[in-house]
Amino acid sequence: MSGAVPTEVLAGLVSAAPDAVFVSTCGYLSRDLQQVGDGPNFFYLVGSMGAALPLGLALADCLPEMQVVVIDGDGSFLMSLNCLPLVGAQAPRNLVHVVLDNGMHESTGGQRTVATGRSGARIRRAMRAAGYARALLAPRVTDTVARALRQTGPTGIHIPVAPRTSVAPRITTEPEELVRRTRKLLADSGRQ
Ligand SMILES: Cc1ncc(C[n+]2csc(CCOP(=O)(O)OP(=O)(O)O)c2C)c(N)n1
Repeated sequence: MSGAVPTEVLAGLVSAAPDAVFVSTCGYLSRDLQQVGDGPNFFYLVGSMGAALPLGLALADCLPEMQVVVIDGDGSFLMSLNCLPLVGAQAPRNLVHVVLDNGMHESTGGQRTVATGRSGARIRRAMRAAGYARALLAPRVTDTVARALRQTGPTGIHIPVAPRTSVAPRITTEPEELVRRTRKLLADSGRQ
């Protein structure tokens, strides 16, 4: 599948919403995100495929003053389908769900996913059917995407990406530290 370079997409998202909380799925996407710029507002799901969206939804509820950006691959998106109706029902204004779609489970060897079909339209249709306020298709992080990150959500953004040409190093932050720093975000906002 042709498309954008994953690290360029992630860098674009982080620079468009530097103060947002980023929650990324397991595998290479979290590694790529760590390369782009680690910080206390980044939570990597090390190993927990399908858990980025439910965690992001909970954080969006607990941190209503902050923007929460969930980063999924298309395989991880498939594993989060059960959470989409809850996102639609709770309708968090501050949640953005980004799917970097390479048509495969690249982190585990490139097995093809059934998420998208040729056009990838099913991802956006599922988001809209679940009640997302909008679901955009974007070739890369454009001005439209940067604006969508600030609009009243929940917002879905589907970005076709190309296969990686290199693999980033593993996550260096221990899970306990990821939890500690996220708890601190909650405590600082008066939520824990
Ligand atoms: C429940 C569960 N099943 C399988 C795995 C193994 N696994 C880790 S990453 C991954 C692929 C993720 O694919 P995708 O979200 O499309 O991202 P990509 O690797 O293509 O960037 C798989 C299958 C896991 N960690 N957890």
